[in-house]
Amino acid sequence: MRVMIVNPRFHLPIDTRTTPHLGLAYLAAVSEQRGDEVMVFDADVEDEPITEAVRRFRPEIVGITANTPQVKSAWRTAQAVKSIADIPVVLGGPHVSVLPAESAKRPEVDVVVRGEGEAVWVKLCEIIERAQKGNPHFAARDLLDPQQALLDSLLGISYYTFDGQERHNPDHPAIADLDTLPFPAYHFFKMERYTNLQPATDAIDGSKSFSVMTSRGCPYRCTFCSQSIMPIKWRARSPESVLAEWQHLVHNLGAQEIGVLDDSANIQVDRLERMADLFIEHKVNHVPWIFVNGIRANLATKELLGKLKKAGLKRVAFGVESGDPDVLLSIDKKIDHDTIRQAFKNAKAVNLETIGFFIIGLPGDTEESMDRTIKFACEVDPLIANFSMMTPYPGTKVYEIAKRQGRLLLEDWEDYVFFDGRARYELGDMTAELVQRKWKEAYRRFYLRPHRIAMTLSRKDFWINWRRTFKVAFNTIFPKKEKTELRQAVESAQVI
Ligand code: B12
Ligand code: SF4
Repeated sequence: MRVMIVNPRFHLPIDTRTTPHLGLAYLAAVSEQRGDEVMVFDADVEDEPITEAVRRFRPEIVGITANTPQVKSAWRTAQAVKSIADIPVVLGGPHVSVLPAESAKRPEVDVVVRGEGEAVWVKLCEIIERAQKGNPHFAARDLLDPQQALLDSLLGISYYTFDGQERHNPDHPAIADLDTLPFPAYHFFKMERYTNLQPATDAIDGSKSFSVMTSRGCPYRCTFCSQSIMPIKWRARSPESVLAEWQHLVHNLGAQEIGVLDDSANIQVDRLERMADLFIEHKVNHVPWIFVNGIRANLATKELLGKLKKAGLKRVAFGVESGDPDVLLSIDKKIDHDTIRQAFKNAKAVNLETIGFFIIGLPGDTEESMDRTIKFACEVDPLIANFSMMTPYPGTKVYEIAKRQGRLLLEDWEDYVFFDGRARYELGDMTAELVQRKWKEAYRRFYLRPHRIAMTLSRKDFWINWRRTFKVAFNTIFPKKEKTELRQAVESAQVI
């Protein structure tokens, strides 16, 4: 069967790198394993409109991914596909998992897959293949025919029958053994067209830097985080499976750097220790790697970090979020400042570079509490401090608080990005003006300290990337395009 897997185009308000989509690489891999003919259409790097690709490839199913800012582009892409033929169009990804009905009810969307996608995608393809065999005139409309009941027993999907009944089948169980998944199928991507293969590491642009997920899910439920996409149950791959993928990336694909994207990589300390041992034993520890997302500070002992460092770990990140004890308690992070302080000390003691993630404008934040966040950032002094403007994503507690008790300043899903220095909501005395001022102040106070300037200038990475760093910093603080102007440009873009 011919399957097409699509990343719809989305322009962020600042210049970002293009990078292959790991979730789609997994879907492509399971389709290939099923024996399908696969085409990945990543609108970020294509130079033809999707309509052309659909005419040429004649897919029998089209799967489109959508996070929140991308979802309107996903709908436009679905419309473009349907303008060619009545091909089954399936949406998946973080946004539609949280708000499935919104997309499922649209005429250009047939099915929404909620949560982890591989198993459901494979079963959906099997259903379509079977239906095609019994009906040479099969079209997407048959899927939604309540008489044929093709989708009745497929878990993890939402759809509207064509006579208008809303259906949300129960959730599909999470994949119990992640080792059964094939490795992400990068060979379906136009790898040479990406500006960076891994979004969050700072190696030289164009260097080969891949992403790996060694575990999925997160047992925590911080109030600001869209974790609702993945099952709450944390599951990990075996160290042997991770090693095998690592070797594949290093030896076959020439990886020069690896970013580990796990939400909570260090839940099981002995697993990471074994992984480290294997990397050393199999001599892949010369390739530097980075924890791109925060690891749990309470489990980041000096012993563990020291061992990981020997296994090639170059940089570790911690989600600090707030420097204010009451705000930190209120976001259910289940961590305290002393534990975070110790984690940074442990990392520095074994010579790891550090990243700290901080949020400006959490519910309950005041001028004073945001000051505490900035001071705490300066105190723990990571190599990279990332201050995010709180953006309330649907499905999170902060979204509910902002909607019920505050004032959302977002008009459109395409505004759900946090690169452009605009406050996304107001709550009580926390005005947009205050949050925007503190956000800029945070960057200024953190990075313009004399020892930081000296340190930045002494780093090789800085000189390699200085043009881009200045451009991103400038555009972040002074976004050049008004969002409406940007949106119009996106909507009229030829390649969707
Ligand atoms: C790496 C990453 C990035 C990278 C690369 C994104 C990419 N293109 O893959 C970068 C840094 C560019 C990035 C940017 C942003 N990101 Co991001 N990112 C992640 C992160 C950490 C890992 C993504 C990943 O690879 N996951 C692993 C794969 C296996 O999962 P997946 O991609 O979700 O795909 C699975 C399912 O969703 C589903 N699925 C997905 N698509 C489809 C399609 C079909 C047809 C089917 C059937 C199934 C399906 O099946 C897949 C396999 O199981 C996630 C957190 C997370 N744990 O997922 C956040 C996350 C996806 N990002 C998030 C956000 C908010 C953003 C930004 C909007 C932030 C911003 N700066 O403004 C931008 C948007 C950029 C853009 N152009 O779209 C949120 C999304 C929330 C939401 N409601 O949309 C997440 C969930 C983080 C969080 N916890 O809040 N991100
Ligand atoms: S912020 Fe981190 S620890 Fe908290 S829910 Fe999200 S992924 Fe889990």
